[in-house]
Amino acid sequence: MVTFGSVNAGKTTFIRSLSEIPPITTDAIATDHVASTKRTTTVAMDMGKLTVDEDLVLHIYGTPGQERFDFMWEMLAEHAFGYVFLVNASEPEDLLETKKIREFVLAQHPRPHVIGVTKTDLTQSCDLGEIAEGIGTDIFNLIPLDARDTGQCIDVVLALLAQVEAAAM
Ligand SMILES: Nc1nc2c(ncn2[C@@H]2O[C@H](COP(=O)(O)OP(=O)(O)O)[C@@H](O)[C@H]2O)c(=O)[nH]1
Ligand SMILES: [Mg+2]
Repeated sequence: MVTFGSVNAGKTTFIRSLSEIPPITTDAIATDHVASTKRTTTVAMDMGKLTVDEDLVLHIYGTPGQERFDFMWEMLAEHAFGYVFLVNASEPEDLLETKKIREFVLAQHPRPHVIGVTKTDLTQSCDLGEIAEGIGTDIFNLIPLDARDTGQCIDVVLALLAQVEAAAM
């Protein structure tokens, strides 16, 4: 399972919340325009592990948000059974970027996926209608979550597993 989305959408946090082993992260001090939003950013990938049941152990990967790392998106997408796209509700400027990331990944390796919406708790956040329109999907495809909350992250994984099951039928 691979998590995609723009910088600061909550991808690394999502994996940290889900993983039962200390996640392996590749955050480095941000040196480009990202430095104005956060101190460190993912440069290669995040890795975690989640045991759903005795027959299903998920390896969860997070990608860097910047487009110049799109070769990592491609590599991780290729072997994934499904994707979680995360979109930051508090950054309207990120909607177009999220739309492009999703289109890029699905064009290369179409897979079952879900779209999680983070940061809806922040006062300046867009509503779900604006987000659906901005990234070019239907509102019922969006799952609001706080990436810091393990229970809410698990609900997103379960929604993805339901999509995977539906696609297999
Ligand atoms: N308020 C709020 N903060 C969040 C939420 N999800 C993630 N964050 C915070 O957003 C920041 C950036 O998250 P990070 O996982 O580094 O984003 P990434 O660039 O996508 O890997 C962290 O400080 C998280 O704690 C949320 O739903 N609400
Ligand atoms: Mg990250």
